[in-house]
Amino acid sequence: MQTFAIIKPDAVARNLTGEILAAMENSGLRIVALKRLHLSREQAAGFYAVHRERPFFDSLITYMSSGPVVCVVLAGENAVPRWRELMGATDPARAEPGTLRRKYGQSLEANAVHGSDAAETAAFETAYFFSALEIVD
Ligand code: FUP
Repeated sequence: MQTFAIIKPDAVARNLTGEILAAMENSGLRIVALKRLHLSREQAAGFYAVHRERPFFDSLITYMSSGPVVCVVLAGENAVPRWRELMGATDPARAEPGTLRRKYGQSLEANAVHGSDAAETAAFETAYFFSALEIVD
């Protein structure tokens, strides 16, 4: 199984990319694709299109396009739930101790990392950023 992850602008800006990549690998997940990029507002809006009617959408898009991100495809058994568990709850204040959002998240919006919530979402999100040639499993 594969899942899709983003190291978000707040974490990249604080030089946490290496620590978060290490946490992925230490958990036994494999990094099968990796890319750093600075999203435009349009690209961020396309990625979060499911949230476009939500009140926090505009702020989320501004934040996600505020600086570079690192996009990662992770592979391993049950990769989707395993990466969600490692991330912790959306709101860092509610995330379990030891999770990445608890350790590194600054707010509900600037919560350090993204992870797909289901295999179908992972397929859409991976294809949004990576071509088949860029994924080496
Ligand atoms: P998650 O799947 O944990 O990333 O959470 P959601 O899909 O519910 O939310 C997507 C992103 O929107 C979160 F990472 C943070 C942001 N968000 C807000 O900024 N405000 C909210 O009230 C809810 C989510």
